[in-house]
Amino acid sequence: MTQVTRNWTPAHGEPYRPVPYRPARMPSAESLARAAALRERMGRRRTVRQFAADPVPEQVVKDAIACAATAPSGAHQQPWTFVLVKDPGVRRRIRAAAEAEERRSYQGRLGEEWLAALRPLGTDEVKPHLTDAPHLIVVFRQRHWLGADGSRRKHYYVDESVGIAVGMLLSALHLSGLAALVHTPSPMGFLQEVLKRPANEKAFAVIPVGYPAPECEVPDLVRKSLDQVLVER
Ligand code: IYR
Repeated sequence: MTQVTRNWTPAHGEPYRPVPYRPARMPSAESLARAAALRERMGRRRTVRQFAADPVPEQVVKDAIACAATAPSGAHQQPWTFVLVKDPGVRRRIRAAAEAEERRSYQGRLGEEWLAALRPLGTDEVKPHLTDAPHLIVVFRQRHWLGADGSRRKHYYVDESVGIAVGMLLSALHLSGLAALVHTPSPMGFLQEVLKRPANEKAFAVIPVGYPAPECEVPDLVRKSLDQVLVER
């Protein structure tokens, strides 16, 4: 199962050069068994806001990021950057800035309808996981490609592409035994500055990663059943 990795370079304007793709066909009995097992396992994923202090091997997180980076994207432009924040000082600054924004949000900026929607989740402006979870990933969306000489190329379907990649990241983390939280502090402009990202990048989500704390609690949520989300016609 060797995969050849080549370094990516922009392919804008290059001709179509197809190569054969002949993956081995999985027998349908195996597909059925795997799909059922995966459905059961994915159903156990929960968003976690209280993380254990126990360390998590960094390679697990890096492999999950590599999985996320296999996501399909508009024109295969892969418009994402994943920042694994390691510096505790930077994490403290992110937490302070995020909590300052969230305080304004929870103290009225969100409005009564939004606050009511959040009430069953039990969230508030205190975000200890930003400093205390063993890992912190900040995902950036690249609004356009930026060449070393400052030249630009438009990126297409950036939010859809990065959203798919984040979904794959969450799945990879969960299937590797880790818990995560998608946090979208708003506004997020400070992240570009604190993490020194170039002008073409905007923060998309902040994702603390680790094991649930021994005292971890989650809201008693009910997921829509398949027949509530699937329409067949
Ligand atoms: N960004 C805030 C508020 C928040 C918004 C939604 I929509 C959520 O699903 C959860 C929280 C926060 O992180 O607390």
